[in-house]
Amino acid sequence: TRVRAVAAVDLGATSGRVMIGRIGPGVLDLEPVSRFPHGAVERADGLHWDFAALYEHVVDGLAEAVRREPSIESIGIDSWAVDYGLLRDGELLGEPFHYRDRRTARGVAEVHGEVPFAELYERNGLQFLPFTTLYQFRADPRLTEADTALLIPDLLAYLLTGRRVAERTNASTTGLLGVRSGEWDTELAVRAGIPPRLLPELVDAGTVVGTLTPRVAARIGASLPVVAVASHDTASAVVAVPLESSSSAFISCGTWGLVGVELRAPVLTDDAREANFTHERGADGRYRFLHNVTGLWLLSETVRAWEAEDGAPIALPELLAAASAVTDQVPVFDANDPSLSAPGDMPARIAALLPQPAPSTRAAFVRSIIESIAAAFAEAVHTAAELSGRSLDRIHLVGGGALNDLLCQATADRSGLPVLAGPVEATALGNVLIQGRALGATRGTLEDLRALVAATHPPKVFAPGA
Ligand code: LRH
Repeated sequence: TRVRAVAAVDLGATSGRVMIGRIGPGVLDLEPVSRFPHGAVERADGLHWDFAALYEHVVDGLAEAVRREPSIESIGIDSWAVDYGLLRDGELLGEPFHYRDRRTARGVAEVHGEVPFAELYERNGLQFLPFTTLYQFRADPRLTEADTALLIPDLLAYLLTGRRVAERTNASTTGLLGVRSGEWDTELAVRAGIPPRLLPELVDAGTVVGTLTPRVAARIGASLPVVAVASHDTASAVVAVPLESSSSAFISCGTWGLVGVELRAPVLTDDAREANFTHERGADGRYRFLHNVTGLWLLSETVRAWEAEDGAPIALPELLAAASAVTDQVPVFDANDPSLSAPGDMPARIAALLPQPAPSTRAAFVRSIIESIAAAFAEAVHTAAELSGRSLDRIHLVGGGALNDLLCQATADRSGLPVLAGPVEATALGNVLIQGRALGATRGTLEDLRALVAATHPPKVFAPGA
């Protein structure tokens, strides 16, 4: 076996990237090709994604990847979960809504009026999040016009290949996938007022979706297959967490901090429901038993507000260094307070949760944010241990948050467990691993894939109390 090259498209809530991945025996690496900011845009009917711009960035990035590495053999796409585009006769019906759009509150009330939350949990295994796709569908004025709904990675794959499928890991975040069966729960969809015709054929991660259409192939410069990876970004990230045993927890930390453990069977108990622990599908039928903690969103939105105030960019490394140097005790707030979920005005909304006077310097304010995120992480790790009956001895922290030493150390201190930080690009690596496996570049089980990550991406260790 030799080293093979693939292209990974990885779209987070604040930025997207295209990378070249190389994979083979003892080899797993990434070459960044393009990185582009994106985010919410306010339109007359609510908060959306600028999807046309996103699509252009993806195609341009892929073209550049192929220019740099003509031996690329396939393309894989992952993104944040839950959001979708609606199609009618193959055409996109407007811009996809952003999951932070306010209309979802109405969807929640209406769906719970038909199906109580406890029953939803029994069927779909998901924690309550106001933006789970089924609530969004219910409050989408275009739903009745549509014939197909595609989640963001599936929508991009459709635009690239003309083939419509629903990749299973991301499909599990819609709330319409049976937690045990892994199949669409059409009876639930009907009761929730969602036409089952919208739901496309399910495929597992590793399936070839199709080949680029001639038009797209001409733009990209090669006729390549698109492979369905574990297309929910968190699912891809957890593929690349070098979990060595059942005593390891993970935190996939970007905009969100997804905190939990991997299971082979669901834990659908009253306690798990009350603690708001979810069962999202992983690659190879695993479950991510986790809780969503608001992550670096609090920091990125705060910095965005300060930059607007200053009319100048802020250097994050310096800000974090100043926050690390703060020696006074800072107050901790509830990172998951619902008042913090919409974009805009973050410093004021955080200050409203803090004892007055709020920290007077930006450094202390940032320290308060980081300590609050770490406190919520530590609590979620302990809850995951209790609910799953496991004794945990380490936390793997992957994603952009792994670059944040202050956050990693605070998480170790507050949890009392060592934090093994990295890989930073776990999501893109997970994307590459599933494509590599589909190409036959690497052997088999998730454990084999994770052993390759462990061998190529040693973590940085943060001991508690160090
Ligand atoms: C992280 C993530 C998370 C979802 C949220 C919508 O990017 O996919 O797993 O809960 O975005």
